[in-house]
Amino acid sequence: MKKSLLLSTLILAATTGKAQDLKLNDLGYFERQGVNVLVFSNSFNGGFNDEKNSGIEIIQHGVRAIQGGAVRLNNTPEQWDLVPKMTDRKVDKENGTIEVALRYDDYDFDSRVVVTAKGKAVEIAVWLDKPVPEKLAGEAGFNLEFLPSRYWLKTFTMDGRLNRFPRYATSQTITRPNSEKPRQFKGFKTYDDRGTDRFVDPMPLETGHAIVMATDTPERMVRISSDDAELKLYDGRMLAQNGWFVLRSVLPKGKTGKVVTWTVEPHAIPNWIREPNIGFCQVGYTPSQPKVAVIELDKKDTPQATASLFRIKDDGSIEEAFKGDIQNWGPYFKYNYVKFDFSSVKQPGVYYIQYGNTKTNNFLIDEHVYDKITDATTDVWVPIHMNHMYVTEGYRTWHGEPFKEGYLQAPESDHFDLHRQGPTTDTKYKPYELIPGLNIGGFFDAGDFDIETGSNINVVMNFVRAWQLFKPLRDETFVSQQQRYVDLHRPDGVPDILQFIEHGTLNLVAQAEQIGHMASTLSNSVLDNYHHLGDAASITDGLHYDPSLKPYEVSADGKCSGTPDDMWAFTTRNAHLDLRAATMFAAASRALKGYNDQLAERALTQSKRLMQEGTELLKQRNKSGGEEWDYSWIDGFEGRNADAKPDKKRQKLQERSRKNSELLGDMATNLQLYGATQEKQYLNNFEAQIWDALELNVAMNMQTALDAVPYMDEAYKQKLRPYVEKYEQYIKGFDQNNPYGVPIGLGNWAGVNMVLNFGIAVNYAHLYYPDIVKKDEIYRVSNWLYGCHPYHNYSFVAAVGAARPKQVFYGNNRADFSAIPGNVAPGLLFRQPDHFENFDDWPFLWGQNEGTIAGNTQYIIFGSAFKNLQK
Ligand SMILES: [Ca+2]
Ligand SMILES: [Ca+2]
Ligand SMILES: [Ca+2]
Repeated sequence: MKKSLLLSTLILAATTGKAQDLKLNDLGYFERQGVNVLVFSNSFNGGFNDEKNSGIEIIQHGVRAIQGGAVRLNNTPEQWDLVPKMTDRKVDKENGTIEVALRYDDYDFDSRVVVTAKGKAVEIAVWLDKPVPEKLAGEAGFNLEFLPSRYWLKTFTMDGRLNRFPRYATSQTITRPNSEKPRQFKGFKTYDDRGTDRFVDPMPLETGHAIVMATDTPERMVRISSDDAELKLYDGRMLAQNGWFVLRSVLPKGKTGKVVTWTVEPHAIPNWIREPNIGFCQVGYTPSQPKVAVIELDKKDTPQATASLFRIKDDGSIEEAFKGDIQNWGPYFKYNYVKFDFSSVKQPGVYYIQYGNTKTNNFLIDEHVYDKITDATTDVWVPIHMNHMYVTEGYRTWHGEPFKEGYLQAPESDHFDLHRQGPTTDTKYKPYELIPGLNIGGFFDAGDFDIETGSNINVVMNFVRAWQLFKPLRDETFVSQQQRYVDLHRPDGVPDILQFIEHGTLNLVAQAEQIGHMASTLSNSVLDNYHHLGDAASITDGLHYDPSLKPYEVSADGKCSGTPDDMWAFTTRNAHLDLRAATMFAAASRALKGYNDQLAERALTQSKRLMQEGTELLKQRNKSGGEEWDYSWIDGFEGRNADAKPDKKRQKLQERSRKNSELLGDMATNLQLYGATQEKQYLNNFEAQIWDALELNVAMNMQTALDAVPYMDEAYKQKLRPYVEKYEQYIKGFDQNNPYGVPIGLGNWAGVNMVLNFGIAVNYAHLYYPDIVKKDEIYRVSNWLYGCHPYHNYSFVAAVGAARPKQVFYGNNRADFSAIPGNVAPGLLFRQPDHFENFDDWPFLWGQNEGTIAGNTQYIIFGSAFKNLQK
């Protein structure tokens, strides 16, 4: 298609008109070329409070390096410090203002923030109708936060005094009585004051009335001044490694009206146009596969007519291997997209893409480029996340053996990681009593060190599935349960995947045996060790907590301490979780047979018991209205038909599906149980439900339908055909939805799971129905994962992606600005109303950088299936 001419005309038309002053645009934010000022397009959600994603945000030259503008109660607010609730937001286009009303319920404290465009700057004003409450006087202030990795080592001036942002936090602090500290989230405390009853408060780096930041870096330069308030600059990293630089003005005591006024002028490079982001597969391409780069362009950029592929030859010389036309795709959120198809190049070699003046790093075209895509995950990431083990690699110890003192029965409590312990324990244990035998097996939950039971069930299921489908015999890990010792890259004669299944099962079986049912989580009891960054073995002191000792005191025999750091088991019974565990135990039992028969037997015993008890419990609770069935598979997201009106036929189908599900149990569970036990009744239960489910939602239920193919006859396969045809339409539909052709999540977690699920389903649809779903479709997800996506073109899989994988992740080594190889980032985080981002210089935003244990084991399935199809 020759679209480039038409496209250039369109783009040129858009560039006319003056772009000098900040204007409030149709999306409800202030804009000038190179600068966006967002005012509570994203509000604080109060969940984990550390997203650094909210309030007044400034996207300067494409990077959201300033955010958090709001009335806050601390010099450098930490995660779990209170955040304001936005109670109102008014966008006044005529007068060019956005006004938000903010409220702290805990202190009955209301304020308003009014942002007004004034030429190239915005005025930010804080208004009070009532004075700051006594308790918060001197504490409440207007704050704005600056991304350390974009400002450190840059120069700044305050009232003309020269300075430089520090690379590492080394400024001064004082301590103050705890009584002066504003309350933290739900009354938790982020810090261990070591019995001093005092908290740490950072001192400002600089104080004055006018600051110019990043005077040496036009992309980041910003000028802020205030006539009516003092500006204080702080380093939030003094309290927490995920803190940002904070500029703040304390609100005056006893005053109402306009109490603080700032003028904020983010510098814009004249006529700035964002450099094109050439999305391509960093791992490379096989000779025969389609090869299409997606190029993300500034909306003011004029697309090139052509792009070229260059080959780096064996002698180091370079030749143009291909030159082709650029094809228009069109706008998607804030940018414009074009594509460059170089599929015709099939000669193995080293290549790079040149588009205009932009060159990519090099990549390979070769038959073997995908051979190693899962190795880092299976050999490095997974074993490092084995809990209750000493894990070592070469000269390096990743962590010692954690939680030697075991787990206590949780008392009734709310929890900072979204768990609850109800008023009863649902066990034979009293609150704070040691539940024996739980400190064994299991996997860390991604960026923290707890055992999320639901995730661990997924992990075991994913490993069992990978084992059944691919029988990977890879042995790169030494695992000794007896020594509680793991050594990476030391084969021990046992396939690693069996050892991982065993390790996950050991913890989950212990839960079922010791507690009687599944714990919702085994997690930290105090917030001040939940955010631990370091060796997992040093989270707790390894000594049993004895409340009769004084805090920090150790008993004479050296076995107990008065430090309340022991982990808790949250044991409120959840029948759904028990049923999921029952399925997993059945599957694990089958996989472990012949390797660890004793554990296989224990798993099967628990499977049968929990299946029976869980079903019975659910029936009882359902009658009493206490516990709901999960119907998401019927009612959930259905791609582009989500808004379709429910018709009569559909309602009938939904009703029948619900009844069947209650009568026969979840269909996917039935299928898994058939796989595990080979008992025909489960297959019948599955078949009684799958067709209605596909009628209702083909996208969500296709994977389950495909999973059944190996167990079913030809008639089933034929009956499934028209649904696979419908699914093929669904796959193709993504080509119209966005330029990358995959489902792109818009939530506050970037949602790689959705992309991986899609990838696995497409793989299997192709495997069983190659005439309907073509092989070319399976590269959508690999392209996305390995670099063909918005914002930048780095591979989302740590250490995978030949030349440029992402470098920082929200792993448990995030304080070192590092990654654990094989981690898969959630990826592109969407910020309202039109911004995607993935920081690769700042690991601490979990929504974009935290790989999870369930997601990474799902990646092993995707990667294995994908590799298989290359053969
Ligand atoms: Ca967790
Ligand atoms: Ca092994
Ligand atoms: Ca302890």
